[in-house]
Amino acid sequence: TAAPVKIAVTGAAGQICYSLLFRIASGSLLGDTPIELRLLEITPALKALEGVVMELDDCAFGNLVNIEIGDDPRKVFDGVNLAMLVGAMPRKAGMERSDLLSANGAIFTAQGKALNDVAADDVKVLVTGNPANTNALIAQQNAPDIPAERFNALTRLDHNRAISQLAAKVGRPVGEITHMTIWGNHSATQYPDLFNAKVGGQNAAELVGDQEWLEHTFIPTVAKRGAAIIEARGLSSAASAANATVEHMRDWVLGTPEGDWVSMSVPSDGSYGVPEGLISSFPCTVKDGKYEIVQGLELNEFSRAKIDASVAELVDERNAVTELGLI
Ligand code: NAX
Repeated sequence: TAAPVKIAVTGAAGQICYSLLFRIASGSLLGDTPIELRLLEITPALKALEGVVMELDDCAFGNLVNIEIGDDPRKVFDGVNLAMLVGAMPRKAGMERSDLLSANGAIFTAQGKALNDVAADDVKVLVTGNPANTNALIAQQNAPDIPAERFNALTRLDHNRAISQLAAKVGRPVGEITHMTIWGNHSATQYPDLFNAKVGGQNAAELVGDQEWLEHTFIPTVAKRGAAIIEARGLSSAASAANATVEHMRDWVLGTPEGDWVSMSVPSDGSYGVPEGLISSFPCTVKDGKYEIVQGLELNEFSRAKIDASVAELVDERNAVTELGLI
């Protein structure tokens, strides 16, 4: 039998992972392929993580061959083929943006270096922990031996939220919505694009025919969905974030459906005027484990301005972490 695929997950005792680990282990990510989970936490959370491991054991998942846990990324990341970086420092009351960036900078410089030194040659790294795009950039810049394109950030949750909101608006099943795109940063400036999206093959913006709704209801609802969930649940989105993390990584490994694309935050090659190297969300297709940014989409003036604003925020974040010496 083949060696199991080694999957690293960080923040493993946290909320998202309480859903994510069970989805991975039950086969939502790689189907019947044997896997080994390698779970990273900070020292004070290791006891809670032991409890999560007990529950994983108690599921008796047939394809879960082994579980390793620890607080040292150089040990936990040893030989990993896939890395899902979920753990991050949450923003606390009174924290400035630069404090948040430095706190996360410390985490993602260390994890980038460890991946660089000990991960498998084929490692793919997906960052969910916020600020996801810039954390991915920090990890990437600290891992010079790993090809730059192997660092992605998660905008699939925003993508799925946009599909769901559009489906509800037009009264059609989510399965009829295709060609959705989130452009830019995973933040309030993100731009969910209905001008290139389709409903049953028909242009979504034309079908909706309501620029007022698109601008003042759809975009803010998608962009502020995280806050609405905190307001309702008292906790941030976890199961849906886990689902999106699985879907992004699954599509990256196994490919996107023929005739459609998904939103992935990937290092820009300069496409659509996004400065090269910024990790920004684009429409992507994947084949044989390699993604490509979909080329040649038309962007109207409205879309152009929205994308430029979100990309400007990513440039600011990159400048801030450069000044902090993190990249
Ligand atoms: P939790 O606070 O429940 O869990 C985070 C876990 O990470 C904690 O157990 C903590 O001990 C651990 N951790 C902290 N530093 C670590 C380190 N250096 N190494 C390993 N583990 C470490 O947060 P949760 O709700 O699970 O969210 C995790 C992250 O996802 C947050 O940054 C959150 O903002 C982000 N999100 C990103 C989303 C996206 O679409 N990109 C959506 C959901 C979520 O808000």
